[in-house]
Amino acid sequence: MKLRLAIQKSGRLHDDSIKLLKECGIDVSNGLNKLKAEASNFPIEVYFLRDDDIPQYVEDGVADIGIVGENVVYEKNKPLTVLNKLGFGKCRLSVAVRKSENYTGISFLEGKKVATSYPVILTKYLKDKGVNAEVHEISGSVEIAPSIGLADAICDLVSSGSTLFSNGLQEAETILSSEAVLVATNSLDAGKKQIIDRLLFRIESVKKARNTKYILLNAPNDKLSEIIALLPGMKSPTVLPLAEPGWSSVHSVLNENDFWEIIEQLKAAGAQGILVVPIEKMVI
Ligand code: PRT
Ligand code: ZN
Repeated sequence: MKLRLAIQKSGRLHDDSIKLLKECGIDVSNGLNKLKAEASNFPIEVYFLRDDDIPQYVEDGVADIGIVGENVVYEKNKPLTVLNKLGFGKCRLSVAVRKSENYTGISFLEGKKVATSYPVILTKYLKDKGVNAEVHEISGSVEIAPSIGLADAICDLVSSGSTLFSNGLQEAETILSSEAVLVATNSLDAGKKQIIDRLLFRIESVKKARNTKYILLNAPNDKLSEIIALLPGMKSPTVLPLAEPGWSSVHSVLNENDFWEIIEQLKAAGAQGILVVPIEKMVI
């Protein structure tokens, strides 16, 4: 039995999807000119599709699972289960208005026309906020709608903000924060669930490793307890004697987010020769 996974054929999520599979030890060649590919070393078959079609294919059971942006999942609004957030393809769905506009709040949109490729999410948002605005669906180049007089505002994906900026727009409200997720159909048999569990276990290990660094440092023995107290570690740090008497080598793992702060504290506490090494996988 093989699990069927749908990923984007080409576009912003394609490379990171392939990379994630590779980091999970699953080798599939990329999808250029292909509809599907089989992994040689894991019971999985990968389908290369347009991202917008992935929720439907997964709902219909043509694929069992898929990798797609949360923005597409919520817009398509199919009965799917989100199994895991994957940490790439990050962006936000935002309302933007002309830079010249004095935007004071969502009531600005009352009676106005908003152009978007996300009518489902936007309509729900406006309803929740009690705002009556006209949602005008367009499929591409949403950002030019205000300048050609098609709409008073837009609702579109933003990452760096440079598209809004170069079209004379300002971000006014964030409706949704999005990243790529793994979705599954709600009707999976036990065999497929088992393969998904194996895949999820690998994904978790890869994600944990991404946010974590391995750290090695030298410390004078009389400072050891102070230094160890700064290091969280998986269980507790490893301490090994150095050839030079009175010194030890301390090994531990650090979370990316606290990284610089802890390094500063370690130096202040007397740590020397601090080495920081990436971790490839982390199995807990
Ligand atoms: O061909 P297919 O239908 O599969 O691809 P697509 O063209 O519909 O999608 P694609 O490849 O552009 O995006 C796939 C997914 O990537 C989206 O559904 C999001 O989940 C995610 N993603 C992350 C983004 C962005 N960042 C992003 N910046 N999708 C689109 N954009 C666009 C945005 O629409 C706007 O035009 O980039 C522009 C804004 O970027 P900044 O950096 O200028 O703010
Ligand atoms: Zn698309």
